[in-house]
Amino acid sequence: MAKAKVAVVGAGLIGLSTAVCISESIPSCSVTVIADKFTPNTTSDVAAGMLIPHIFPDTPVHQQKQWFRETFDYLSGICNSSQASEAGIHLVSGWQIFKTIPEKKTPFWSDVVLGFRSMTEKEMKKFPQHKFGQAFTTLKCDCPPYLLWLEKRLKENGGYVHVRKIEDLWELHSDYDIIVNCSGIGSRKLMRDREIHPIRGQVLKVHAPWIKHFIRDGDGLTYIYPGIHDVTLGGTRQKDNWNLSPDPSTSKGIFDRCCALEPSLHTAQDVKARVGLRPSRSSVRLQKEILVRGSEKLPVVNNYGHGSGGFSVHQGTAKEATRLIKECIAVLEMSRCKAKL
Ligand SMILES: Cc1cc2nc3c(=O)[nH]c(=O)nc-3n(C[C@H](O)[C@H](O)[C@H](O)COP(=O)(O)OP(=O)(O)OC[C@H]3O[C@@H](n4cnc5c(N)ncnc54)[C@H](O)[C@@H]3O)c2cc1C
Ligand SMILES: *[C@@H]1O[C@H](CO)[C@@H](O)[C@H](O)[C@H]1NC(C)=O
Ligand SMILES: *[C@@H]1O[C@H](CO)[C@@H](O)[C@H](O)[C@H]1NC(C)=O
Ligand SMILES: CC(=O)N[C@H]1CO[C@H](CO)[C@@H](O)[C@@H]1O
Repeated sequence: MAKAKVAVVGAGLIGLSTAVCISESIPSCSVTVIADKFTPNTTSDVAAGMLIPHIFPDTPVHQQKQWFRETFDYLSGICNSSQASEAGIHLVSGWQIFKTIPEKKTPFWSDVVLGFRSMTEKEMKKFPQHKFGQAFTTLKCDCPPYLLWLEKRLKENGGYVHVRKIEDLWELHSDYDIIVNCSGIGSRKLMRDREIHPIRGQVLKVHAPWIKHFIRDGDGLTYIYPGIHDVTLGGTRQKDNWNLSPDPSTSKGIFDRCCALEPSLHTAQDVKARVGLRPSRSSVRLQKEILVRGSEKLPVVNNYGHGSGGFSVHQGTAKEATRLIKECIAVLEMSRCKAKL
């Protein structure tokens, strides 16, 4: 039987991780990633890539926890291998601090990360404005390296990549059997999905190699995330703002807030501002749908809307999307068999 041809639209974190997962678990199909932007020009390249879950209000917590655990375990395996530095995966320890004591002192993900505990009084002395803190060790994925590594894995498994802008998914109908929508904020136009909206994030990437610990204010607005080559300072959360140009006064605000938590950043060098649009929805859209046009059908698996937390759950959602593709392939093979009879 002819190989099923799968097109994945999107070459950010979600598209590439889904394509790699398909190419590894369904060797009987061919996978092509199609996108107008590749690394280093995607939203995923702007992100810090920290594994600290964001909450999707309309996705059950046990589901979010399972996705997070699968992602954490998968990346732990890479981190514990000779691939770690090329893939840009590393462990990082640090503190999440709160000005007011949170309702739940122990988040749902506390037993997935390593060594989760409340901060000691002595540790809190560094942050006189804050009343409570959590210390833990988690993982960080540095982009572009992680995206480049995924792209390389995909090609090693026989997958393809194409640069192309898609106006309508039916454009792909004559060349592919199944489409996977991983177009991030592009889904607003492509999928005419009005529920997805941008939450603009501006960050600074700075050279400050002495910073080894992460610091995150529990309000999510101020954070210092050390990576392999630079430190990401954040941030902003601006709903429905599509402006991709960095704003200088916002950059100054971010720098001042981060220096207030970590005064040594005053001497950071090579400060670059970057902006990304988080593809936000109340839940990740992860489901099958069959598009119909006259007598033609086009099976689509949607995997988009990861908002502020794509890195934390990407492997879990890639596995789920792959399971849905397997179901589509089974239906396809059945109808091909029938056609032969
Ligand atoms: C400042 C900032 C910091 C962040 N920090 C973190 C963090 O620390 N931890 C975390 O978990 N998450 C973080 N995030 C969130 C994370 O970046 C996103 O959840 C994730 O990158 C979403 O990935 P994606 O692949 O869906 O989208 P994208 O990376 O935007 O990729 C979308 C892809 O689809 C393609 N595309 C779209 N429309 C079309 C079209 N019509 N035709 C062809 N191709 C198309 C694009 O070209 C691109 O290749 C952060 C985000 C921002 C902005
Ligand atoms: C990224 O964008 C820049 C500027 O638009 C462009 O020159 C470069 O070719 C792009 N890179 C990729 C890999 O698409
Ligand atoms: C880390 O790698 C070692 C050596 O390959 C292996 O024995 C161990 O089980 C791994 N641990 C984890 C948590 O992956
Ligand atoms: C939005 C979604 O779930 N999937 C979309 C993928 O693209 C098609 C065609 O634009 C939309 O109709 C789907 O809704």
